[in-house]
Amino acid sequence: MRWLPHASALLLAAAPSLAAQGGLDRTPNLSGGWVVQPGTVQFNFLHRFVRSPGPVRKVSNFPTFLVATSVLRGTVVGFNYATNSTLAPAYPNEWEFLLRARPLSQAGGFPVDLAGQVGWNLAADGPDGELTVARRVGRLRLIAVGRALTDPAADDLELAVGGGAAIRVGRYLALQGDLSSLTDRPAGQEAAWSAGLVIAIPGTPHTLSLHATNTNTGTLQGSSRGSGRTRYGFEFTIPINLARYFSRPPARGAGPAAEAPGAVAGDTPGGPVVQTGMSNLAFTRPVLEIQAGTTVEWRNDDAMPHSVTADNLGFDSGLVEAGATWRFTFTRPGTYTYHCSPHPFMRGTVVVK
Ligand code: CU1
Repeated sequence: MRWLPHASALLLAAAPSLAAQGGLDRTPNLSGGWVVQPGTVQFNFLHRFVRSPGPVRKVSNFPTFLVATSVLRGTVVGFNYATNSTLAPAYPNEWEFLLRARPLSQAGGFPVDLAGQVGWNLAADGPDGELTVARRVGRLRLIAVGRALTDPAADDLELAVGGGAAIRVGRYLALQGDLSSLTDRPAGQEAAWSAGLVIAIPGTPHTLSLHATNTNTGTLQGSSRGSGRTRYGFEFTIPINLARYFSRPPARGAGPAAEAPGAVAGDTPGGPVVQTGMSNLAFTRPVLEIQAGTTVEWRNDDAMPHSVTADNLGFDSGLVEAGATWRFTFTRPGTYTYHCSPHPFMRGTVVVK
């Protein structure tokens, strides 16, 4: 029962917890191939509203809840649940179970992000899938998708294509839009579109999307089909970082790092510089191999402060604010393990040859 205090701490602290701000890099109807950090449970809360014509003017709302996690880095497993779905007649509670993997990423040195998703939609009573290709060019991220969907009204597959763009306007704001459509739309169905803005809430791992769209649910099926009505909605993303509560604190003064505490801070003029950083509550290059005399520069790409703190306290950046950088020159060979002091589950290693 040793986990009990952790579990209760988790319940108390769940809402303001941590992780990905990937909401800035996708659009309301395209996932952009986002993935969850291992040890994180992602809870996204999407609500869309539509008002009936006068004189009644009843406001109906169309929520979709997403719960997802990952076992392997670069993947997502989870489900969407929408309570007011119009996908299939007399089937308002739409469930979608999904598995997504992003085997190739620009951060990993490939020219594009490539992600694939497979799923099963209970309202359509069949499988669906999506291939996403995305590329960041400066402030712009362009996303293209191809989808295969079970026809909810028949026993065959429909195809859909779509594209979108997200433009970062500063660290905390992005403008987004997309357009997608079945290749062979049934009568009465429009191409799906959306337009909106996303705010990364400073100092937190949350994003808030405010958007207009003609789609209903946030499933692959729902986000491929446009209705004749404009819906206004928001999406709030809540990453709950389990690793924060279950990972062991870094050992201080133990292990190989203790053998090499004497690294000297400061720039070595003319020495090589290796750039890395923090984003989505992780060090982007968790293991770094460098030659002695190399300066490592960490840039904080998150909206919250992080630190680069040696486990044996041989170096410590202090808090590195959002957008700021910190450098350290490693002069002695050895293995240096480090973590982030506000988020001890963020771990990294520098191996100096
Ligand atoms: Cu951190």
